Amino acid sequence: MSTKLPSDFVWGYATASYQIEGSVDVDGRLPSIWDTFSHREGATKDGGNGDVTTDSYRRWKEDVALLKQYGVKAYRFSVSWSRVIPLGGRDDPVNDAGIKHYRDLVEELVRNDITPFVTLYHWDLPQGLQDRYGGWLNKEEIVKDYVNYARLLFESYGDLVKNWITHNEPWCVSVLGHATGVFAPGHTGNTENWIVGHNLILAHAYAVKLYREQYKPSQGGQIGITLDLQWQLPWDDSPENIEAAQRGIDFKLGRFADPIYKGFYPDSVKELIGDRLPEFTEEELAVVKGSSDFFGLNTYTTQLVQDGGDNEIQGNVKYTFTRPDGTQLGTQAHVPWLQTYPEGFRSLLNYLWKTYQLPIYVTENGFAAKYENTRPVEEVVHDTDRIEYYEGYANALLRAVTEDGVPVKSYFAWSLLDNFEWADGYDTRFGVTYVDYSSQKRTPKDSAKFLTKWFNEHISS
Ligand code: PNW
Repeated sequence: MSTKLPSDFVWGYATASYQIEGSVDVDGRLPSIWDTFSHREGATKDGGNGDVTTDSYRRWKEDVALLKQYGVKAYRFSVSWSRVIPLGGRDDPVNDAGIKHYRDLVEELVRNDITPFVTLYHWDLPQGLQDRYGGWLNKEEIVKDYVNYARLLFESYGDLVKNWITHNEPWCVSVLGHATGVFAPGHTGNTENWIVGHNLILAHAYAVKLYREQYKPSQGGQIGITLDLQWQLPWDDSPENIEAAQRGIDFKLGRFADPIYKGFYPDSVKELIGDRLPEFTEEELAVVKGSSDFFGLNTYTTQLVQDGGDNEIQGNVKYTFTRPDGTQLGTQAHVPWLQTYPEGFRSLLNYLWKTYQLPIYVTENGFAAKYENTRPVEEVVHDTDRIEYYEGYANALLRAVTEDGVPVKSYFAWSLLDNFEWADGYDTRFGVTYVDYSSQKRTPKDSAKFLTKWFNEHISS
């Protein structure tokens, strides 16, 4: 067996519109829920918002040049719904300037032999839809408006874009947006989350149905969803903790993956959530089941799982990075939720292949090294902790493919640039490229060079 990744393996970087674009009131764009939310007092750690961020709405050519310099095969970005249909709805006007922007970007990528992977929804819902009918809470309206938005993108870019991702991490939209309230629109409680998750699945599924029926036959691309999961490792080998780890998977991933790939919600979720969990009609289920051409995965770390606690939203499990012997799982990142643990990545890839039997596209994976926000750029560019992370994760992926036979098709590192890290604002930097936010100067970190070299050496020619 080969010790390299196959020649058609795709690697590159991922970004998201609200995190990099800035120019929020330019060329007809109207606010998204993230504009509103990030401007709210106390919503982000440092008071930051996406008004300017890395200025990529204007500097996109420079960004493509950087991708070219790094030698990537693909680039994953998301479209800002508020640029192309500023008010968001199916009867609202389309904004030609917004359409042109992404058309220019896609053409520039293709000219440079960089394959575009386009995410339709990376969390920046038009504020107009939130105001008009409650956004993701309103099934009848949001599914139609999302499908209309999807149609516009397939029409506008489908001749050149062959890889579509409907949603990025619906768990974050549901739980962080509508239960813990740390993400836009900032709602709290334990009811909305289940409705929103359900409606996200339906919007995804009806957009996929549209693509398969009306665009795929002539355009020939593929479409799927990206879910997020940190590998769930039982804290010890007690039966309760082994069971808790599976419940952790069900509540984070299975609640989306099982309906989409198998046609039903996990039993553990149904049992605990009861009638707060909406049901699909027969007709809906026929559309939902099988509605993803591949398994899109974002993953960053591994969590040690213990049974217990009363956090229903995560299935009554508890999380820690401290092993029974008191040691830490891995190298601590700048953010508390992330430690380096490559073995977990390999386990996760094997689990997904065994469970869902579809090719896996890793659409995000990355690391935020400590204190990059305050240390001088000359130091930050030598990002040894990030290199250790990428080396471990890339090799874990390589082993999953070459030794375990898991069909992993892509690897997108998060992220091309330091950028607006949601509720963390600019306190956390995930980029392989340092961004000086006053001059907008981009400086490659050592990790960028590392990844270029690693993939050049490990993809068959
Ligand atoms: C992903 N967690 O979000 C997103 O897709 C990116 O937009 C984001 O910048 C990146 O990861 C880094 O955070 C996550 O709490 C949000 O475990 C939350 C978590 C993980 C990833």
